[in-house]
Amino acid sequence: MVRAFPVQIAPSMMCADVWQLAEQVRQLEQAGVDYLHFDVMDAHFVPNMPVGTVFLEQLRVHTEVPFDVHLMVDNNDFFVQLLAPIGVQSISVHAESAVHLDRTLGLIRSYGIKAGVALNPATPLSVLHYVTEQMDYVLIMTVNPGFAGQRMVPSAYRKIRDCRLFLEENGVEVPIQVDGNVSFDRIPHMVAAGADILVTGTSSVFHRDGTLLDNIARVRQAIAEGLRMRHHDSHQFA
Ligand code: S6P
Ligand code: MG
Repeated sequence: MVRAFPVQIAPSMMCADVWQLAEQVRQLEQAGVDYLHFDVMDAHFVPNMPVGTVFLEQLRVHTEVPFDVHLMVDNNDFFVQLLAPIGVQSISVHAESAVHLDRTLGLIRSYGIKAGVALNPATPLSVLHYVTEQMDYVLIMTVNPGFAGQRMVPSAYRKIRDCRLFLEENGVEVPIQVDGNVSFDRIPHMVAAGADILVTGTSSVFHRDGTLLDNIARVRQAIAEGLRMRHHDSHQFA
């Protein structure tokens, strides 16, 4: 089975400049990003709370860009029910906090929202085995969740590659999202390993050394490099 998703860009809005928010959203729209990624945390599953649901609700009326929500909370179903009326397009929940993961994925889908399974760096891919019919994407955390500006964990490329193989072997055609230190230098390796949706924060789209538009152009160049590497690998090992 050949997985062939376009590589998409999802800027992480907890890295945006609140003072410049409207202007930054306009620039992201102009640059044609695929999603706005929102990190909703409860200060319990992870020790942070950068963005609340009211923030999403207020922003929702000002842009048509799809909203991708990454829940890092203990009570997933509570937040899914808060988010559904806001009009978000995808929600990922952590397998580590979802006691009834299958039921929660079904709840997300019952609202017509895409359901993703997020995995902490130490969580094995095997937790996906019996929810493959219920998930629309996998989110591989390439840092420990909770904060922007961290360094990628050493196992990240290996895990992305293993996830791609797991999905191929099981005939599951869903994209792999990667989140955490998705930097200009790491993007080619992540894409070559199998990443399809890039959550981009302080190490690329919101990098302080460039403008948003320049940074997005650099991200696109890095994606193109990663696709060349992926193509080369697939021929070499065919
Ligand atoms: C972290 C969160 C992420 C970050 C993003 C920041 O828990 O899920 O979405 O906002 O990883 O990007 P960077 O480039 O600063 O690591
Ligand atoms: Mg995130």
